[in-house]
Amino acid sequence: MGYTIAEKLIKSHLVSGEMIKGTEIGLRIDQTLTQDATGTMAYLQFEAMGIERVKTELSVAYIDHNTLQNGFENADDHRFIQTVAKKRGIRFSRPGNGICHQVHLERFGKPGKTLLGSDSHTPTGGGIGMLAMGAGGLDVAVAMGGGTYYITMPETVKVNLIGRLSPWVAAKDVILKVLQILSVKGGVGKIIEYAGEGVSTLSVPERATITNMGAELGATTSVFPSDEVTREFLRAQGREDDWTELKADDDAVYDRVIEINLSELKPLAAMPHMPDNVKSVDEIGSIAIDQVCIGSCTNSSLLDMMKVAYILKGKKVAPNVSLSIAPGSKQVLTMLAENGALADMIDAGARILESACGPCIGMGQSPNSKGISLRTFNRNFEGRSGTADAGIYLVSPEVAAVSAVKGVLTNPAEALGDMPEFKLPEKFLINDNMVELPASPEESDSVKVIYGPNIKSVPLGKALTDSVSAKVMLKVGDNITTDHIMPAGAKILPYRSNVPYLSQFCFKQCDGDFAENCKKMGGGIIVGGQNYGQGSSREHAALVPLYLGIKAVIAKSFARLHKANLINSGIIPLTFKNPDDYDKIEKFDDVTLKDIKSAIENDGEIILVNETKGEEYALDGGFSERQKNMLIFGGLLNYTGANK
Ligand code: MIC
Ligand code: SF4
Repeated sequence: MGYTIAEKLIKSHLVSGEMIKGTEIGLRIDQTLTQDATGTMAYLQFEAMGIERVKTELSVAYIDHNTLQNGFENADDHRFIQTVAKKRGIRFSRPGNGICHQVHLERFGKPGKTLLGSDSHTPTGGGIGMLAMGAGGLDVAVAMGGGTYYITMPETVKVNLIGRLSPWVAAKDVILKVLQILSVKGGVGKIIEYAGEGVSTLSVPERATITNMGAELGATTSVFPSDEVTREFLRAQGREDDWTELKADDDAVYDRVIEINLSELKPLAAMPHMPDNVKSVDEIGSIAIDQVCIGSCTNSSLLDMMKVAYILKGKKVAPNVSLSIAPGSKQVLTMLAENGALADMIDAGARILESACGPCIGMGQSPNSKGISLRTFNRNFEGRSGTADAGIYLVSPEVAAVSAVKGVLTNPAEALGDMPEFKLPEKFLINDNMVELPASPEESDSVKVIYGPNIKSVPLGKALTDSVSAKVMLKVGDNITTDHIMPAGAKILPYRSNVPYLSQFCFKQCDGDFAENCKKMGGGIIVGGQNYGQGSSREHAALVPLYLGIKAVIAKSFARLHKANLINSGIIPLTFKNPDDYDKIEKFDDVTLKDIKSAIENDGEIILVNETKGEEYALDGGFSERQKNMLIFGGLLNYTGANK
């Protein structure tokens, strides 16, 4: 039996376990990346491990999220990351150099390699044939130290692409279509692999848009073959030597096959407030809009920007619209400046932002009250834009640009007529002067790591007690995102290295009193619905509840990344055996996880006793030996400390 691409990548990096679906496997990690919003934690944890120098082939620390410096905090964090990077053998991508995933694709990604990033959109690297996965900062710190990364051996879904995209229909529409078919939880436990004759019609940046937003499916990752198109892209980046071919065997077996005819796709949009709430632009109709934001790690490549500039050239942004554009990297921005496209954007009235995440993570450009904003981003969760009652639509750059000019949601295929051929350059402009190299091992002793006053210590879990008695502090519904658990945005992100301060914002949108109640009552447990913890990799969504005394989360199901972060922190993630029991529990019920320690240790029955209602519910754990140890010792740091 032949192998899928995903299986080949796993096989060549397997260090523990067997490739049996649903069981835990350990992978060797070749490259890591961090960004600044999760990076401070990752490096604090790396420092706590006492490892002199990273052991990966390549590790890069990017600064792209917290670039608004309206106080000392972000600048201090950047300095901290810069000094750790210099000392520990990590390249440092300075603020201004661009969004981690865009820059990594351009300058560092290599087909056939594994990449672990402390950001959920790390699968962008799948566009160039990497096994690229998002993880919590602690897992990335372990991988930087040469440690194994563990996942559940995934199933593989093949997305067979046939035909070719029609003019003004984009890669974004492909992934929106996949989201419409599979939903935000359809990818959990799966790798999405793209195949078929349509693959060769898509450039690497287009493929990367698709794998990037595979994160919204909850997938472990997504991957494209590495073919002649990949080779051409690497050649244009002056890195042809990094190319290797990667394709599935003819007799590879997939768990599910989906077919998408690219020729039949129409411009689509994800409507508020979920990335899988997808309809065609025509179905939604020409609704009035207030804002358009173009950029983010999903859609900020040179190709995207050239299309936007073409649409804007000689036009004016409609008076009712504010248009912002953030090119994804210094390479993209410089090339736009040199070829005149930037002038076309500025002339049309676009507000040019620095090459960073910006509005995607709520760092500025929050829409007006009840504002309708079209964004080329990947997430439209309620409140993420910084305006609680805004409605965010996720669209392609083509839809975004033409709508900005028209002032209403517009189908570019109808409004624009013929499309010229947009081609990637034969040679990108290469200048890595904003990537600082680390000190040599001999020099690194003299590099001092600078900690600012905003950096507080990482909360640690406690060893598990025989039974856990607690109150239900919160009950939430399905698809709770990590943005609900630990919101981001310009006002909160500067405190990512200050968990005590952050804690006041935990679950703010779901229950304004949650943090206060936890502080008064000493914490407790959380009850959740399906797909609890979807979205980002931020381990703060586990560390902050840990700080507030949360001991377990009982849900109908969990998102992969968040579940791993909970276990790393020593918070027990459990699922209902009978999902109807979810309805029987209420906020502030007194509950006990009876003999939980021995149940976890011995794979025994896990029972939740609801003392208030006089009922018992059966729960599932399903932990690997490694996970059991982490839960018993109170988290990964305690466990590795105990085993030193
Ligand atoms: C996001 O898009 O939500 C982020 C900000 O990039 C996160 C990381 C974070 O929370 O810092 C992600 O996707 O992992
Ligand atoms: Fe940055 Fe947005 Fe991409 Fe997250 S999704 S890495 S915030 S651009």
